[in-house]
Order: sequence, then structure tokens, then C-alpha cells
Amino acid sequence: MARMAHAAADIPLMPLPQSVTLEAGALEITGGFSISVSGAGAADDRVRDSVERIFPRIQRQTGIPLRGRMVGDNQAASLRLIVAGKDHRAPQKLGDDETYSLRVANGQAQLSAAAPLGALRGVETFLQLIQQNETVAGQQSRPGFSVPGVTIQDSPRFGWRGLSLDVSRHFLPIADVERTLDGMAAVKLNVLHWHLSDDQGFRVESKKYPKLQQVASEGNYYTQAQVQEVIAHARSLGIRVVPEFDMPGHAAAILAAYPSLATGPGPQSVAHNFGVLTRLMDPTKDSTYRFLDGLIAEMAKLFPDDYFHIGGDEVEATEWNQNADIRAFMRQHGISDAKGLQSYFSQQVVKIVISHGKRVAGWDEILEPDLPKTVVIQSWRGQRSLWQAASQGYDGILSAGYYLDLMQSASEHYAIDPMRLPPAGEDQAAASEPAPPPLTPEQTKHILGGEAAMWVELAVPENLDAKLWPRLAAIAERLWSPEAVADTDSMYRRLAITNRWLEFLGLSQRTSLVRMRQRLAGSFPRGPLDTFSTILEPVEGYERDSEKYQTETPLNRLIDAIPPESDAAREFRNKVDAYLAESAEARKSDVALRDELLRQLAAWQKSADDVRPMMEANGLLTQDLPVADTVSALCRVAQQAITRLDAGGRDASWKQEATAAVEAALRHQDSMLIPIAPAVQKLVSAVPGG
Ligand code: TNX
Repeated sequence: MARMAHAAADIPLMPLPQSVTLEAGALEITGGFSISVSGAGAADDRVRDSVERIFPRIQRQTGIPLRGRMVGDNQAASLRLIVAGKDHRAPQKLGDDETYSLRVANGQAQLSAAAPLGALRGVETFLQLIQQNETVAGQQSRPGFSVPGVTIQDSPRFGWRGLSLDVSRHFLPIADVERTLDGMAAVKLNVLHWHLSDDQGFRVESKKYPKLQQVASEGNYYTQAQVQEVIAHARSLGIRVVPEFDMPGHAAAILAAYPSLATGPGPQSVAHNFGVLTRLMDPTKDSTYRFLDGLIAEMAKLFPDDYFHIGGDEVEATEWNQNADIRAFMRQHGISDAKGLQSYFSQQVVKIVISHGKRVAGWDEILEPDLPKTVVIQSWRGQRSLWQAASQGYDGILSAGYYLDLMQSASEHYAIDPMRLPPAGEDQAAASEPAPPPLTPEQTKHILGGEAAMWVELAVPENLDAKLWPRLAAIAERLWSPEAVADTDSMYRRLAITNRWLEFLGLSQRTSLVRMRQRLAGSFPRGPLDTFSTILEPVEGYERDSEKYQTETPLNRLIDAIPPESDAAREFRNKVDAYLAESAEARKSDVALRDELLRQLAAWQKSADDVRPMMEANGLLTQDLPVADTVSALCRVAQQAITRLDAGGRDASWKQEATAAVEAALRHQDSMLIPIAPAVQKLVSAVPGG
């Protein structure tokens, strides 16, 4: 990092490489762009696929038709790719070398890697560096696109950088999964943790237990051929696929298909509601383990990765505690409580998974003293469970703090670091416990990385991209880049560029929401709704209560058609802070900032007024009329506050009224927040009262 010049820190890359130095001599992109590939790794299937994708991707990014020229290993190639070595046979393994270096100088690029994965990562960096030439400081640039001169050395901080993707709550067809993989590879993530079964559906074809697709999937599942297609696609992008089959809870779909595995009386159906259900597998019967052995044997063959995830989260033990046979079993085996019984269950399942040649991963609830040390713990209830696991000698990955379904800002996720425990107050699972001792260097090695998680109770294929992107890129940077890369402003500047870049890859985080708002607007012009939605956000955490929804509830309202984080509100907050930080005198002379704030507020107010007819006419929007009224009133008082700050003097009755408008705007309506409200509150408080 020390080597990173100031300008280089703002290079349009995410994740930021380990070191970047700017050089003279950009590489212009022209129709004659050519590539040469050499080295023992050149024949690797992934390297070949990656190189083949370069031409169409540049063409999409630039609009320049390319002739697709591959040239022999000669110095004339625009991009010279050297892959020194091959690696082992498939599948990709945790820890495979991803190091690369890239040098662009004198109109040529050289990308060097010791092994295939490094080449793949370097190609993404190269493609991300292609930007339109812009006029700098009055110096007219040539129209077109180029890669700036740079020297980059890069390798990841963590070997396990994943996304845990739920495809049970709402089924995500193959195309959505493959598009997500493309985006993951673009930001150098390397694990898809595929959450394939839950209460609402089992999503893989089983030849051995066909009721899993006939009953438990309700028709929405991947054939084994499709699973293989996804695994092949992931491999060609340098991504491992770790399957998860959640048990003994979150398994209502399996139990609907095979009721004899259940603790409670059957038959019951696949869940259509959300939340923690009470249906559990019966951990006391041999037949349960025979079934699981058959299922795991089949799935362990289908999924080639070394790791196999057995879930283990959220076991709500009512059924176990109330069942006389289970209580008797516990007495016989000296098991004192439900936790002990889950631990017994985990141990049996771990044995089965290991017997089929896999390593086990599980959610942090499975961490119990008798667990074999080869199990990987995925920490979701708080970062301390990762600490605990590492200090006891278990490998661990962090997901707490990286939940994309909770609608937090990119900066909140970005601030979470697998190697740094958050202060006690912020780690809910450990609020009252004393801080644990620091990890030894040896224990630190057990922290393998992390995974963002996307649970899809409230997401559907249509808006999946908008829930994942661009925030997932910020988490990807946290897991790839050096720990010291932590400047939030730089992150947001680069995130905006990355967000646009990702859409040229085929992601639709922006366009899909535009289309959804067009549907809401119906025959009305969409413009006012677009402007209006730039200053709305969904509520965070679990406040938009998924238990009020069913799997079939349409997710087609305004809250479903806005991004998780408002860029406009963040920029407005920063401007208001800058404005208020000025002295009264400076404020009066800085008319540019004041006028900008006023213009912005007037435009938002107008949009809130203009959406009213559309909202009155369109039933899907009618319930949001009060939101429009609140925004309109809020923008009005914000403009008045600025005018009053400018004019000086006090106005007690106005202030009272304005405070009431702000307070209304701070409350959420229809599960949406108006994220400019706190900044307006600051403006209003700054006006002298009575
Ligand atoms: C908890 S995270 C769950 C999921 C839910 C998620 C919603 C975990 C291991 N279990 O079943 O979908 O919260 O955020």
C-alpha cells in the first residue's frame, strides 16, 4: 500500500490490487486489438475460455468492433498473456495460486501469472481498466477507450471469498445463477455457496430419492445436467461450487417428500411461509441416517468440490423436546438437552460426509467440543463465533456483517473485517461477554475468508441483481484487498464505476429496476417516479418482516423496485455537512453549494408532487401516497431552512412546524425510509429557534 500513489488509489478497480503504480504510455483500444498467450499454462481450459471472452467483452464495453486477432507469441500483441505453469486436475482447490502481475506501458500490456487462476484474475483487472478517454485539465483527449499505463502486483488476502446464494425461498433459474457467477468472477470472488434446500424447496434432481424433485421442489429444481453446467461455468471462471443441504432444521421440503424422516406427525407440505419453522428431522432413528447417507453419496458425486455444507442453523427444538421417544433416546445416550442432541446429529452427519470423501462446512451452531477439527465453521450469528472456532483450531469463514438481504449500506459491509472483532455493542451475539483474547498468529491462519449471503425471502429473479450489486463488489474488495484498503470515499467512487462496468457483463441491477418502475408507472411517464425513488430506501435488518409474506406474494411494488442504498441521499448528506460546517459568513458567499442544494430539493419536491396522479391511478402505488406527501413536505422545509439560514434571524413557530415535518419523515412508511431526512433534520436544527 505504501507504494500506492494517491492517483493510483483512485484507479477504477474494485477490488483494489495489492500494489498499483501509474506509468506512462496508455494502451489504446482499436479494432486491431490482439492477444498472444504463452507458457505451460496456456493450454489450460480456463485460460482458453478466459482469453476467448476478452474480445466480446471489450466489444461490449467500448462498442468498438474487434477483429478478434490471436497472434503467436510475438512482441506485437496488444495484450501478451504469459501463464507459466499448469495446476492440478479439476476441481479447483482452496488456496490455488491466484497471483498475477500486469504491466501496461508504451502501448502494450503484459499479464503474467504463475498458474491459470492468476491469469483469470488478471484478465478481469485488465478489462476493468478499460475506460473512455476523458479530457483532463483542459487537455483535449482523443476520442475512444484506453487502458492507462500501470504496474500492478496482485494476490488475494483471503483464499475463500464467497457468496452464499439461497435458491430455495424463491427459485432462481440457471440463467440467474450463471449471470451471478459472471459478476462474482469480475470482482474476483471464488466460491459459490449454493444453498440448495430449505423449508420452501429442495432444488436438485435426485435419482435416488425422486420425491425430492417431484414433491419437495414443487416443480422448481435443477436437473443434474443443469447442475453440471453451472459447475462447468463456475470452473471456467475460477469459482468453486460448495453445495449446502440444510439439516436437521430448515428441511420442511425434504420432510414433506419423505415424512418418515420427520420428528412430528406427517404428512405436511412444503412451506410457503417464512421464518424459523419447528419441523425437524428425527435424529434418533437409524433410518434417518440411512437416508442421509444415500442422499449425501449421490450429491457428493454430483458436486466435485472438496467441501460439502450441511447447514445446521436455527434448530427450534420444540418438536424434539415434546416427543417422548426422543426424550427417552436422550436419557439412554446421556444427552441432556436439545443442543446436545443437535451435536449428536451433527457428528453422525459429519461422519457420513467424510466417508464420502468430503470436508464438512456448517453454520456456527454446529460448533461443539466433539466436532472433528477438519470442519469449517461459517460464522453468521456474530463475528465472535469465528474467533471461537479459530481459537479452538477450526477453520472458519465470516458471514456475519455480510448479509446482503438486510439492506445495509456498502460502507457498513465494507467496515467489517474478518480479522478484526467489532466492539462488543455491535456484535449482537456477544453483547454481554467480555472481549476474547487476541488470536495467536497460528490461530489466525484458521480464518480462511468470508462469504456474503443473499437470502431470498424478499427477492426474486427480476430484482436479484439489484439486491446483490453493487454492494457485493465492496465485500469482494474487503476479502481480496489488503486490510489497509479502507477509505470509504474511494470505495464509493470506485463502486460507482464498477457498477456501470458490471452491466456491460450482462448484469441488470440498474436496468431491471427501471423496467420494474416502468411497469408501476403504467401509461404515465416514468421520469418522476425515477427521481422520486432516488431518495427512498428499504428499511434495514428484519424490519420488513418476511413472515408477512408468502412464497407466491408478488414482489412488484415500489419497495421492490428501488436499490438498497440511495446514492443521492449519501451525496446530499455529505453536501449538507459541508454546508453546515461553513461559518455563517462563508455560507453566504458560497452560493454555489447553497444553490445546488436548493435545486436538488426543488427537483425532489417536484417529483413527489408529480408522482401523485400516477399513484392515485395505479393500485400498486396507491399505498405510497403518504410517502409522496411526506417527501414533498420534507423538501419544502429543507428549502425554507436554507433560506432562513441565509437570511439570519429566528422563527420559533416555523421551527416547530418544520420539526414536525422532519419527524414524520424519519419514520418509515410502507417499509421505506426517506434517507435524506436526517440531513434535513440537521438543517432545521441549525436555524435559530424562539
Ligand atoms: C437466518 S443465516 C437464516 C436464514 C434466513 C436469514 C435471513 C442462516 C444460517 N439462517 O435461514 O434466510 O436469517 O436473513
